[in-house]
Amino acid sequence: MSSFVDSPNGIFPSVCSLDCPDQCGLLLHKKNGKIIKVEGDPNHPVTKGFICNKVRNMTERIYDKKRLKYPMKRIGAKGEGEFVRISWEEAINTITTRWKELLQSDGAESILPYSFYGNMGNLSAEGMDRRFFNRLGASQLDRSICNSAGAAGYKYTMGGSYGTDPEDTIHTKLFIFWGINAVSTNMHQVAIAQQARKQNGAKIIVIDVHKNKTARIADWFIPILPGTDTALALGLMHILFAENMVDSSFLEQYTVGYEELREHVEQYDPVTVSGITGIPVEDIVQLARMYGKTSPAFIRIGNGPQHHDNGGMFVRTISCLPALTGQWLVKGGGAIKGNSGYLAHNTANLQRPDLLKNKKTRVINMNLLGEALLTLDPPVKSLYVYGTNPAVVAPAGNKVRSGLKREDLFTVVHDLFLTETARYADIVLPATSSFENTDFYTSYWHHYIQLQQPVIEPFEEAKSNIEVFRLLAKGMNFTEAAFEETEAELIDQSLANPKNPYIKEINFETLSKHHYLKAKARFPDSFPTPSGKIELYSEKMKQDGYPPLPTYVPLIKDSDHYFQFIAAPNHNFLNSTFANQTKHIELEKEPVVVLNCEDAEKLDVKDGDQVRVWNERGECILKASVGVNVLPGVAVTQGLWGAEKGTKHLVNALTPDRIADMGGGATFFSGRVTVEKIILEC
Ligand SMILES: Nc1nc2c(c(=O)[nH]1)N[C@H]1C(S)=C(S)[C@@H](COP(=O)(O)OP(=O)(O)OC[C@H]3O[C@@H](n4cnc5c(=O)[nH]c(N)nc54)[C@H](O)[C@@H]3O)O[C@H]1N2
Ligand SMILES: Nc1nc2c(c(=O)[nH]1)N[C@H]1C(S)=C(S)[C@@H](COP(=O)(O)OP(=O)(O)OC[C@H]3O[C@@H](n4cnc5c(=O)[nH]c(N)nc54)[C@H](O)[C@@H]3O)O[C@H]1N2
Ligand code: SF4
Ligand SMILES: [Mo]
Repeated sequence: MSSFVDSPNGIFPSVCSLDCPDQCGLLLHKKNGKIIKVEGDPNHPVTKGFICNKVRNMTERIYDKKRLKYPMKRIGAKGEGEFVRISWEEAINTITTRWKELLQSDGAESILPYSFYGNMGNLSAEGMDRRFFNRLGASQLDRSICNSAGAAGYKYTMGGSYGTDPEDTIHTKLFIFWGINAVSTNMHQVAIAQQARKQNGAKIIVIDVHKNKTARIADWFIPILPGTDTALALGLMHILFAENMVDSSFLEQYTVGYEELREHVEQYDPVTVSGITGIPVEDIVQLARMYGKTSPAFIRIGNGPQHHDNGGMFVRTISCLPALTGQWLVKGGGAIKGNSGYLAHNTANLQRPDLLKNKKTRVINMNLLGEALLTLDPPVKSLYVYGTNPAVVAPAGNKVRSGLKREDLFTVVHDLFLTETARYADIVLPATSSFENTDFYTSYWHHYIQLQQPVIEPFEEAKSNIEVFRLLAKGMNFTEAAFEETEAELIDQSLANPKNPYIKEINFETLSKHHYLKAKARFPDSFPTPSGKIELYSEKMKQDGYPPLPTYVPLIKDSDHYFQFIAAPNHNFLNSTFANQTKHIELEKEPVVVLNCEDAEKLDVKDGDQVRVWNERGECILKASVGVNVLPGVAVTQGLWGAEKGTKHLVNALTPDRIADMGGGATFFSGRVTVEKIILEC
């Protein structure tokens, strides 16, 4: 069979590899061996041919002149970005020689892999790399920067990552987008909601600290003070019980602890909750009645509110709501936090933890990268970064960059671009784009597994993560067959998962034929919690040192700075990806900080003024956007801008590296800052 790569012209199936729940089906148009257009696959049952502007402009990125073409070694100071070309042979040899020395002098745990989901392909993001670092016995990375607090909280209530099938939400009559800027971050859920609004008069509610793009299309936007959502959810429960809007037979059959919960939420009366959340009493009551009386009612639980000190408890609490009303059994009712449980593949086959031979290697939380590089004893002596850009995306960014500057740290970065992180590397390796690789993709929102087969030749000398780890394994003289296996073999091993009957018929062959296949998933009758039921009361939480019932815990007030600072993603970048593409930068214009007019007036700041935003961790210079899009005391910025427009836009210079209440999660949004007008001297 000839491959897609061999045909210089045509239209080929593909899938979006970015860290986005929608995981769109794509069609790549090729002419003379080059991709000239990226469009949505109209036959994809969920994404239906619509894709975001970011990826419609993807050719800008994959053929960008700035793309890394060959391996390089550093000749300037760390961070300056001066490199010279070397061969792959020299690169692999330099890395493996240094690592062999470190194995002798400091042991394997002095080496730390640092990666995330810049490419969501399972083989690229957590395949051959895991095999390699297990075999090496390197320090392990706790990959907790994104959704881990929320995932842990959801698990306490529901047992695993199972929610509503988004395709069913076409029947939904009430959509609550809770702490999710879905117009930018889950556009097809919005498309379904808008269709449902047209078809059956569905209502869309947005609960957020910012009147973002999603709030602007809502029927009702409810502004809330940061980190107080748990109190709101408890207030809703109070009213649902008090006004008898709960589904007793569901509670009886499928949950544990509803009697305890009923008593417990008596304290969260609307007046108390209003005082905590900043939401008027009558709005809380109206919201509870709408939620209690509309069916199907669906909550899309966002990632935003779980990036707080109390983020795990937030998700644990919200995910109890559909159980109170019995909405889990209604087609189109329920909630989605994440749906990855339905598509769970065989991670042991893919990642081969057996290669670690039961060694108890230390685990380092990725949110503490700066701390780890600066203070850990025994120290990290080598860092291997791939699929992530920690100099921009990790919290407490100034600490991260100081750590990366350490002269005795041997850093390797594998990426498509000379990212801010790569500028600190000793060796830089060029990565292929996902369109150049074979991989399989499992959405964490819809129920489809998709295959990517290479559509174009590797760019210049770029190599995939899988190939680089094969080369590193050879360089380290690892002889296990695990490092020889082909992508097709890895995919078949991964999809052979007796624990997940939903994906039984999906394998490399069936995927090659159909490109995407839906798991035969359905909402579980029994839940993988200790009791087998939805746990409104959780004994496990008690054992783990948490309140067993959903409980509001205020944010940690880490300083007296006036503003609560929310540095969220933006529309045209994906984390820091695209923050170096001219087209995407032009669309975003420049980084702003959104302030309430009352606050701005007190600070004598006018719309459009440059302001200094600072705290003990660092400072940024941003443009003030003044209005009523945030409550007083809240400052919101959007986008993980790179250093293209100067380092004063690296917003993570300001974010805390405290760890959230659960799952080792990040607390990006729980920091405080002062905002000051910049007085220009003539
Ligand atoms: N365009 C675009 N799409 C993306 C990304 C991107 O950078 N750009 N990133 C991708 C990734 S990795 C992820 S994890 C997802 C994240 O996407 P989302 O799930 O949308 O999460 P965030 O964008 O982090 O935050 C969502 C909202 O939470 C709000 N928020 C912050 N604190 C609170 C709070 O205390 N209460 C409430 N109610 N709201 C709060 C913010 O104002 C923001 O509007 O998006 C993915 N998709
Ligand atoms: N202030 C603030 N900070 C945040 C967040 C926030 O909301 N606010 N969100 C956080 C969240 S939720 C997340 S998920 C993280 C995400 O942060 P990151 O995981 O760092 O995501 P990106 O910035 O998109 O960087 C991904 C990198 O992977 C590279 N890449 C893509 N494909 C491949 C490949 O196949 N191989 C290799 N080797 N490299 C590849 C890309 O070129 C890019 O440089 O950021 C976190 N940081
Ligand atoms: S980033 Fe999200 S919306 Fe855009 S093409 Fe990729 S999966 Fe679709
Ligand atoms: Mo994320």
